[in-house]
Amino acid sequence: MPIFQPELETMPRPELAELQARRLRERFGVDLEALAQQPFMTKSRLRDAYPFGLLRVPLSDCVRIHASSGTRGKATIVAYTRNDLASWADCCARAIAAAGGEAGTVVHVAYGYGLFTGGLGLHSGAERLGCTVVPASVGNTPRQVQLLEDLGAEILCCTPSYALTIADHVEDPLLLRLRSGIFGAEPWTEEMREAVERAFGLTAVDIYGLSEVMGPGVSSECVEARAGAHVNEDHFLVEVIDPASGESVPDGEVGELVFTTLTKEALPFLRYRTGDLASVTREPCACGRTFARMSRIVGRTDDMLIIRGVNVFPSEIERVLLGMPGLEPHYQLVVERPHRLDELTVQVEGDANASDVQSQLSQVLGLSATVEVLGAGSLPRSEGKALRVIDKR
Ligand code: DLL
Repeated sequence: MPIFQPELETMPRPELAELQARRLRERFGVDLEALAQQPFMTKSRLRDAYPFGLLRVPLSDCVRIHASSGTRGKATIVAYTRNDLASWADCCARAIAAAGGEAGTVVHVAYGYGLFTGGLGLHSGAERLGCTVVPASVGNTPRQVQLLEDLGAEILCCTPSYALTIADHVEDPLLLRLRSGIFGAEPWTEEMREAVERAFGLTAVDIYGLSEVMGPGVSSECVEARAGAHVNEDHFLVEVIDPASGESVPDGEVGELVFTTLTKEALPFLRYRTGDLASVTREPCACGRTFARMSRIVGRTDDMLIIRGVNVFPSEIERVLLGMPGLEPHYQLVVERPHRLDELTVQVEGDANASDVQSQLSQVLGLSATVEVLGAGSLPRSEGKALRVIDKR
């Protein structure tokens, strides 16, 4: 499978470390060896500087504004210079190439266009690679299917939950030419990957990113190995820390991802704490890329549920549900606190015995929950980031 920028993406690791050290010194005046002693940058500092307080260039040098989705409080504003947009397009072009795209491939982008980085990010990457982009954005799902059929897209880009919403409207999968999907922007599991792949008959890869660091394409999976998302380490230096102590954790161990931007001009960050939990490996990959790979995001530092003393991430519940025959990949977790203790109701679509699901959750996760198995189409469908947890506490 062709690699978009092989001179960078397959760079021997010692050379890569030199490149990173040089860029870190130039941007921040910090030696690579001294990085771990530097203070962290946080989302709340970015919020306090709303909207433009942390810009390192005059606003007139910025050619684009985006914002984080703002599901947890006020949106944070980010800005890009022309060079920032070019690096971002490179990263997304790498992602599309890693998913098997090349010049001439029809790419259907059904991430939202607008302040959200998903749509325009993948769009620019597809153009950069020379693909033919269908800028469908989100919504009007029947029309999405029509466009997929009529224009023959081979690659679909959207959130995994929106992919399932689109799949609901596909009447004849044989009319589609999709071979890969580039899915991200929300947590999803291997079980969800299998569900999406089955629904469309495509190969699904993970793409990760966040507006504060850039947008989609901070890291992305290769279709050959599908064994973790390659971090674009020439642009982003990745660390994994213990969220409680701030100390770094060894490769392979889960902790909070921290990124330092090595090339960004408008909004460079030293040691930005993402709140996302994952592990990192620097082992070689079958695809030939030398960049470190991240595991899936297993949760966020702020989305762990504590149900009667049992700590659980929504993704763990997803794995149990989708591992059971008869259940569909549509679910919602309702947390309430009627009398001082947290109570969890798991609502899931499908055809299974609620008590079987209940005992599976209890056996695998030690979790006591009320389970409601609902008919097809009962739960709200997502167009962007799915709302999995309804917290009524
Ligand atoms: O969601 C950027 C993006 C767009 C990524 C399209 C991938 C595809 P934000 O709206 O700022 O940016 O949200 C960032 O979303 O901190 C994670 O918690 C979550 N997230 C993003 N990608 C993944 C993923 C975009 N592949 C926040 N798996 C991040 C799990 C993800 N969570």
